Amino acid sequence: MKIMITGGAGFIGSNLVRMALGDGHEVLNLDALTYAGNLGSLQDIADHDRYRFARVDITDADAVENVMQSFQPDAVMHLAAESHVDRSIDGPGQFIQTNVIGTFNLLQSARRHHATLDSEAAAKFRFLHVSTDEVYGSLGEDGLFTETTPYDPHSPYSASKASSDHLARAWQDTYGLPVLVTNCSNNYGPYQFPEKLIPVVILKCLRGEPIPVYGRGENIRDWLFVEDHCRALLSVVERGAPGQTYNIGGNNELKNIDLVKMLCELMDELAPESSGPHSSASSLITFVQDRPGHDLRYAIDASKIRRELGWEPTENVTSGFRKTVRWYLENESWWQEILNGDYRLDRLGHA
Ligand code: NAD
Ligand code: TDX
Repeated sequence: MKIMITGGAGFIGSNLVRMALGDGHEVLNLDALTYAGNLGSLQDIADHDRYRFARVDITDADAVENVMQSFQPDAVMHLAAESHVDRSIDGPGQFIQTNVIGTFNLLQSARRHHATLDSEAAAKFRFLHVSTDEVYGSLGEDGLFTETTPYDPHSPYSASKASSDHLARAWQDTYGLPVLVTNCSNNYGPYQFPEKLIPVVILKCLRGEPIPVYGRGENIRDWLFVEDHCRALLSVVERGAPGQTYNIGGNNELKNIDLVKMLCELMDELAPESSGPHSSASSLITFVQDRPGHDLRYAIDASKIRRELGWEPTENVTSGFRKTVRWYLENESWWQEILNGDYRLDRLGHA
């Protein structure tokens, strides 16, 4: 397949580009390279003969249209987004621009492109909109999010994602664009930008700095290894039924404070020199002011995608956290370039 992946220079996108190429697909990565985009995450495949990169901002409708027309994709996998909840609280405007207007531009371009295809190609075309479990709001102590859980977003980020999910479904219902929507739980793994909880903890440990835990660390998230998510996304684009939604989750619920302690133990084992011979990394844990509107608990019922597409996660947190910590230990230059800002220079040395 010829797949246009938006946001392919981000955390999930870069893992997805690599996996799609490995599966034999042709990939066009469309990405604006915001602070979260990093071509250094794709250095190993940059010269692959089935890979191309286009620096395009999805809020620019004409630029999106040009790439859509020149690439002529069989499928669009739309991941480009502003993705960090704390940033959405500090500055919601860009979240509306990228997540809502940008998704609208892509849907419009995909719709025009779809209309030019012959009937066989049009029937096979797919637009996969990648979204989050945060659109469902917060769970109490019991229950799981299913595909029919009503939307109840609380942060500017989740409200903007909810809005884009509704747009995507409306383009299926109104214009017959073959749209699929996935709602996934918290991802972790290689190439995650060090603003999200897991890389924050690992890098704070390595630098001997306080590990900020919001509130009392009682909030619960359901953690999924990023490559399991990418495998699910490729299954959905290849075999999912247009018009359907699939929830994707790791069945790995953890309280934040328990997660942080698990990571600290791993750091004590795998990088003991960072916290000194006699102290544990857990001594760095520092409770800080809570996030406003902080959702208590997310947990996914992923039985539909398991039943219909045969997808299941391969990693649990024990194996996945170990892989992730090892990756950050072995790829110091990747995160050092982010910490010192050099990752914003492109590979030709321009800012
Ligand atoms: P990320 O922040 O790491 O990457 C986002 C990418 O999108 C970056 O490469 C950035 O340059 C690009 N981008 C941002 N604005 C753009 C614009 N206007 N035009 C073009 N490109 C732009 O995000 P991520 O964690 O990889 O998440 C990818 C997608 O998956 C998002 O849609 C997010 O909502 C969704 N999601 C993420 C998680 C998670 O735990 N990370 C969970 C569920 C769903
Ligand atoms: O320093 C921190 N301390 C802390 O206690 C950070 C960065 C986070 N937290 C808490 C807040 C959350 O309860 O940890 C939990 C996870 O926080 P994030 O890593 O910011 O993720 P979250 O807000 O749950 O959202 C993530 O998962 C769903 C992604 O950022 C979203 O893009 C995705 O949709």
